[in-house]
Amino acid sequence: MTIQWFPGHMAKARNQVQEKLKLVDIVLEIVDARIPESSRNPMMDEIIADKPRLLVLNKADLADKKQTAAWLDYYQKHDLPAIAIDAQHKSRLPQIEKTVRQILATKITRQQAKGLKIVKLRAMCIGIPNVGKSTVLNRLVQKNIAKTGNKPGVTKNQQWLKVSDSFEVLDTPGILWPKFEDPDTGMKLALLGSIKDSIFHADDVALFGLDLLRQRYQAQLQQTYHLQAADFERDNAGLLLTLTKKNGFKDDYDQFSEKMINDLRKGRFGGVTLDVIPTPTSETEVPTDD
Ligand SMILES: Nc1nc2c(ncn2[C@@H]2O[C@H](COP(=O)(O)OP(=O)(O)OP(=O)(O)O)[C@@H](O)[C@H]2O)c(=O)[nH]1
Ligand SMILES: [Mg+2]
Repeated sequence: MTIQWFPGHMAKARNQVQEKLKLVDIVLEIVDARIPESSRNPMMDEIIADKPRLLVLNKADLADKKQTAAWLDYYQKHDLPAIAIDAQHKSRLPQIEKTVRQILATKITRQQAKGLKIVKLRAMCIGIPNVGKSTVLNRLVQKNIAKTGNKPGVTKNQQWLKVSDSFEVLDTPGILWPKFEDPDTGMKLALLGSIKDSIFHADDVALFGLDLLRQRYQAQLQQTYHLQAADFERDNAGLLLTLTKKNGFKDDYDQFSEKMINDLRKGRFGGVTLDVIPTPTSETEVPTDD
């Protein structure tokens, strides 16, 4: 693909993450609970390497609760500590520091044994754009210090925030990676607003979203847009046109597409999770004779 979504500033931000890594005890990897895997930057595994990590599934208020529970279970089975939170509506997020202290318990005990009264912990918040990193940090410090906004690329520079005398967290700009192995990943990131809207055509993104909603949340789609069962006999493009007309946009499906994308981002279809938990790999399957 020729689309450029890895501009120079993201390469710079990645290098800055690498530089600061040695200063922190733990990485808080913030992802979007609706796409817990698609919103993880695969480039980060190599950079973070063995540094302790806590995966934070943010925007859990917008995700399918059952699916979020299943994803947490999945990560637990893969030995990756993970929690789900809603940074938008919760005034405090005590489970973050609590879990950080659990993960770093051995280190804390070791330092206390050396006579340190206050063990200072430093964390770095990383993630792709618009997953809510700065919002999470503002909740931790109980003040709106970091700039937030409903579009990707709001945070431009790293910034330390002091939660307490013993806990400091670094906010970082969102970082994408240069090439999506699975094209669906790019479409999901566009759909939920982690890639600039101007890079894609709204109707392509809406069609992709419509297809996912039909597969996974048809009842919610039907209810939200007052559709008839017969409307679902049409293919995705046909259904998009039906919806455009029904919603009073005549034949301007671009404008309806933008509305549908916004409806999905705002949770108008109820809690939705668009990533599917991977099925166990063939290694764990019982071998057959043929
Ligand atoms: N519904 C909901 N919205 C959230 C939540 N957390 C953040 N948001 C919203 O998501 C948008 C992005 O939040 P930011 O904190 O700016 O995201 P960021 O990850 O710092 O983004 P960049 O700095 O661009 O990388 C804002 O409109 C927030 O209000 C959440 O848990 N639930
Ligand atoms: Mg930010």
